[in-house]
Amino acid sequence: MNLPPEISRRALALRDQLNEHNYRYYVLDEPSIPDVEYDRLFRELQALESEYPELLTEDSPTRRVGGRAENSFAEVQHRIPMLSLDNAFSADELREFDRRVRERLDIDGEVEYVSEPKLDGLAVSLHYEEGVLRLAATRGDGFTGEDITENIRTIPSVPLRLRGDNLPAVVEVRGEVYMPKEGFARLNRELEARGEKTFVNPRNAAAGSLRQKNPRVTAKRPLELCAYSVALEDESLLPDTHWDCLQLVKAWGFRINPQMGRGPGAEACLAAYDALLTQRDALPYEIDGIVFKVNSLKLQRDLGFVSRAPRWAIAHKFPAQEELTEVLDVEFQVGRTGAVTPVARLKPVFVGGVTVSNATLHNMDEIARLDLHVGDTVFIRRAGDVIPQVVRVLAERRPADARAVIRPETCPVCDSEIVQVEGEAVARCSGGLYCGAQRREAIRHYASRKAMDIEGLGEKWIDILVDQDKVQTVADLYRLTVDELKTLDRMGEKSASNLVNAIAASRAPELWRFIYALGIREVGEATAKALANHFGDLGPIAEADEDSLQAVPDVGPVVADHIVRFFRQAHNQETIAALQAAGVRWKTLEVAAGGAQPLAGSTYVLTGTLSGMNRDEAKAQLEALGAKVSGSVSKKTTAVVAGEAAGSKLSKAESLGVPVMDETAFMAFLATHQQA
Ligand code: 5U1
Repeated sequence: MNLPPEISRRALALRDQLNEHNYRYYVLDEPSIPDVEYDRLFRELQALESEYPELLTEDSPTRRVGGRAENSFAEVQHRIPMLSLDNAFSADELREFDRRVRERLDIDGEVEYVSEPKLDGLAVSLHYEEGVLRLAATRGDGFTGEDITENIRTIPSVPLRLRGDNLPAVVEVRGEVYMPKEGFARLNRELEARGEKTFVNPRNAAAGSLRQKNPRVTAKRPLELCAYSVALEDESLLPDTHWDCLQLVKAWGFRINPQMGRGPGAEACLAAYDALLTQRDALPYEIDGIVFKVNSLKLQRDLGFVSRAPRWAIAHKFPAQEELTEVLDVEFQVGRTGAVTPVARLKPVFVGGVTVSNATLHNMDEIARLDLHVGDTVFIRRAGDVIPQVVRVLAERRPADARAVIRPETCPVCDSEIVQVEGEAVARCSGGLYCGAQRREAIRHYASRKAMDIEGLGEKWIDILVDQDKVQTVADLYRLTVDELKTLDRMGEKSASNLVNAIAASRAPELWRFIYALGIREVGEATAKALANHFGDLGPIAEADEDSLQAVPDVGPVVADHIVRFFRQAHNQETIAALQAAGVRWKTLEVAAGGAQPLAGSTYVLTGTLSGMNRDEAKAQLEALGAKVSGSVSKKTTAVVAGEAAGSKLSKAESLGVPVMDETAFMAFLATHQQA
């Protein structure tokens, strides 16, 4: 067949690209494309070479098993080459594999397969002599690997000595070294906190950790090993099936995959694939597919190998969790709490089983860390239910017209100032109740049980009222009429009247509820109570400066700053005035100089778990009323508050005759004193 020049050029380009990617992946541990793209390029070259065999060259990446070995570790020659696996990307390709197996074996019936999750890690070979680990090697190029014995020895799930009697004189066990999801996330957090480079995925982290020159570093990395094959000099000493081989390996002290299964024919394999795919996100480690192996070792031997893979095994790949795409723009979204988050608008890409066109960039620090520009090509990762992440920018593909990302000074929704508190990564719109993006959340919070407690005004009705523009700020709630509400779909006369009554009933709240209902950042229920007890009215709080606010228990510099900023905003003042105009009158409290301190001079001890608030909140509320909270019970203790599972402090109180309040009594006690 005539070889068109563009085909030769394409094959050459593919070979160059694949060699470069192999080098980055295997030698540098810095992949610049996701596996799926590598697979696509690889398959394209394979297809060209099979259509035009004259294209095949000795150095074609399709002819090698893996990448090159890095030369900084001692070389190890694999006595039995460490092959890779062929891939199936669809049910049809899997059925085709099974058909080839049966045809080659000349079997009419079904072949039994073992299925094992394909862990996303690094293949390693472990040599034991007289039961003792003597050598561990990476796969390298499949023929020559690297001696990583010292690093492997640091992995707790690798037996340094095999268990049991009758151990073979020499045995080689192979498996995958991987990093569980949780350990990976923790490691990246630690690296980020130290300002070091993070890893793009758990497999990369495992590879980087195994390549450490200093085994002490490897020892700190959360690596695990899962064994998946065994080889003996004398194969006749092995059991007859792969399944039994793995049971033997397990008896020697290795971890094998608990999700293994076995069954007849392609359809059993496909059922195992479906079942594992549904479990994928819940597994504690990442998998990129499922491996099927002919169970009988005799049949495996009959089938043999092709150049780079056994004929008796295949990896049925899951949808890729990493892809490449372009950043079309970066926009800033205002969340329900006012957080201003940069979001990358992406060229749509299919990843992790869905089409992704947006990815959160979290904050400006993250953009700086990634060095992300509009126009960049980026590595997107979507593992499980997690929102898609941009994990790396391919700076080498940055176009000349790429532009830097600049955060706006004002809120894109309400034009209020965007504020970033020093030391915090998140920037926030300061519009509060006034900002359209925060309106729904502001109303939901205002109406919630712990705030104004407006019964019947749930999220569903809030959405409808906001969508139909009937309510813009919380003050508008008090203008709603039965006639107006009746016009809403599925709102009858009775519900409308109940809702109007519930709203009206909220016109005389306790002061702390009203403060809490305003939704000032970081002013929770306990702080609202402390503020109410200290100041007695809203006016003094609105006028207080940071210093006087910090005189309130539970209020530190950050909270004081939020309170001052809140009351400084003209639109927040307007909303409060509108609420007063609508008839809202909070109950003021008599306060002594320095705040109402009805519990001054008393000492309380908290023990056990309270269901309604945590220990810090309970402490803050007692302190706000002037009480001291102590960690130990003595005769001088005024009372002990005993939650669930209270232990020795409760017994001590009982033995000393100190009064004890359970949670119900404590809540009633607080309510009484806070109203006092
Ligand atoms: N679970 C599993 N992963 N894995 C990877 N089994 C398995 N077997 C492999 C590889 C490369 O290779 C043998 C089938 C040769």
